[in-house]
Amino acid sequence: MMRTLVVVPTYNEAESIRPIIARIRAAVPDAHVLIVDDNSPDGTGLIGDELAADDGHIEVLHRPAKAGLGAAYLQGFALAIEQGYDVVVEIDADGSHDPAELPAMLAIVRDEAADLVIGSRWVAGGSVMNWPWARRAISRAGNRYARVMLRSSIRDLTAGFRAYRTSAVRGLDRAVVSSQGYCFQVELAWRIETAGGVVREHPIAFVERANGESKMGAGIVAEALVRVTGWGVASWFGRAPAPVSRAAPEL
Ligand SMILES: Nc1nc2c(ncn2[C@@H]2O[C@H](COP(=O)(O)OP(=O)(O)OP(=O)(O)O)[C@@H](O)[C@H]2O)c(=O)[nH]1
Ligand SMILES: [Mg+2]
Repeated sequence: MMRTLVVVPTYNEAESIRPIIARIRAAVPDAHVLIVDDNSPDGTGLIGDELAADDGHIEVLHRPAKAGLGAAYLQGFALAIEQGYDVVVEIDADGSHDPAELPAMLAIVRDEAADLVIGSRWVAGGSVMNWPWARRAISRAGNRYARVMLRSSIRDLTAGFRAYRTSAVRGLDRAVVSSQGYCFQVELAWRIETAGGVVREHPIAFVERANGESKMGAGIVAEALVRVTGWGVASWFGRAPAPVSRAAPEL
């Protein structure tokens, strides 16, 4: 059996936290869940503490202030490595990602020796619900741009629903990973792909959040565009940032 830690980053998700945690626990009862809360003003962290008090499979990591999705995940990954988990999962708290897909995604990690399985909107069988035409077009165009610039074969580089073999994120920390927002997802997938890791995409139906507010704004989109362009151009001149070595020391 693969020991699995599901990391759920939260910032002001008071309405969503209980249902998503219940769905994760039901879908993968053997997995442990780590809520990484950045001191949400709406009390999400306290709700997390209540859930943790009633369930030995749930833990909460309280961070002092909002410091971005990437930083929250990196701290979750570090804990997963420290505690000897084999697999670490990324999932949004807002209900956009269906935990019922997790058994299938974990089976791909195990059976196909995948280092990264992406819950993908943009492969055959994948879809997006409740997105206007324009938002759909922007996501598709952004992914196509990143794929071409980075010469990647991944269709949904920005997806935030993923299962990683813990060994693939070893050595990835703030000293290595430079992106904050969305682009964090692009950077991780691309680093694993260029390091020769096995990346698979599993089709999912993405559902737009029903409650709470988005934390993704124009600044985060701009960060992704600028960075992807920079990495792409650098790699064309043979100056890609060094891919993560499997032997990288654990920091
Ligand atoms: N701990 C922590 N979690 C965050 C931070 N920013 C976003 N999140 C969480 O990361 C997940 C994804 O953020 P969302 O705001 O849903 O971003 P998105 O899915 O790209 O955009 P929408 O679904 O349109 O809102 C959610 O679970 C958020 O609560 C942060 O700074 N710290
Ligand atoms: Mg969301």
